[in-house]
Amino acid sequence: MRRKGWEIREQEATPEEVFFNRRKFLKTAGYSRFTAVGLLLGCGHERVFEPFEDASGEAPPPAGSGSGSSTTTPPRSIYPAAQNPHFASLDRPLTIEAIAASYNNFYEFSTGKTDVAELASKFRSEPWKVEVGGLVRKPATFDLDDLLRMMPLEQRLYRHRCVEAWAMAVPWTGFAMKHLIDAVEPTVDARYVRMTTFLDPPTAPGQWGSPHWPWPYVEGLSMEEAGNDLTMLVTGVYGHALPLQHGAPIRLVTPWKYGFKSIKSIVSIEFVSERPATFWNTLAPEEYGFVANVDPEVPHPRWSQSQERMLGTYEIRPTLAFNGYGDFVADLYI
Ligand SMILES: Nc1nc2c(c(=O)[nH]1)N[C@H]1C(S)=C(S)[C@@H](COP(=O)(O)O)O[C@H]1N2
Ligand SMILES: [Mo]
Repeated sequence: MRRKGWEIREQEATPEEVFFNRRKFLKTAGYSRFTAVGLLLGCGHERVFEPFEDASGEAPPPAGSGSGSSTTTPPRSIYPAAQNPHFASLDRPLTIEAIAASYNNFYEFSTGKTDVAELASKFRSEPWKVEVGGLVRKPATFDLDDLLRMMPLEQRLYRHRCVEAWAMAVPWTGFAMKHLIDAVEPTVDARYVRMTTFLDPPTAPGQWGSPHWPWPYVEGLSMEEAGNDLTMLVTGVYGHALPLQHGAPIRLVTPWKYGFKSIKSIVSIEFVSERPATFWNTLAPEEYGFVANVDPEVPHPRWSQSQERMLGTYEIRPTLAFNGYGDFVADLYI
């Protein structure tokens, strides 16, 4: 089989067993969770982010749900989901979970990054419904738990590239969006998918603090992009339910596009005929295009996009066209 551009030699990636057994290692090494996480973060945060729990171990509470509360707990047995073998390795090590969970873009809560986890912790993501409608034959409002039961959940390791030039590598759990599209049967008039985040200023300080911004956050894809194999609706990360700061309980992931396309905490998915107005594209169209494919050749008006910095390690890597996923998506743009 010809090796595709996004595939890499095994030895370049963190071996999966090493990653999955990290928790065992931490236990064996005699670190408490607090010590281990404290060492990684170099700070005394009380919030504890669980390393990946292996299948045999007892399941941890969802990270970010705060002590005791269970805001996003789905049926326990669904995590960790089966690893999709086509996305089982990457050209770079996975980002350490606690680092990915403490450096977030989620403007509903903060324009900072390191305070999102704390500010989001009061947000309730359970119960949760996703309304799917517009130009479809079978509109439906899905309870998140029903969606989790209906859809084929899988784990995929993906690169993530923020338009701000930081990057990470993350194991997401979710399902290919095409399965949901098939379930609701879009009509021939459907040309775009419009996705919307919750609107709740009382619990989202960013929404009441910046009332002039075009809330709620909206993102959109063409039907072809939404139905592409890569496009995922994600409900988990690092083998458990999404913590709030990553967009609990359900978010989009389009790994060949800049991160702002990957809208968090989705409440509605609407099939429409016209290209939807989206949050960042409305605020600053010259800086944030609608298509927003990762492209090292096209600089942002205020900085180069030719390189990226990995979260945690500060490693500088060359940015890849389509974030390394050209074999899947390049033909959408010819
Ligand atoms: N609703 C909503 N979704 C959002 C954002 C946001 O501010 N609000 N930020 C986006 C940006 S810019 C990025 S890079 C990713 C960050 O995802 P992460 O915090 O899980 O790493 O979420 C995206 N989705
Ligand atoms: Mo981003």
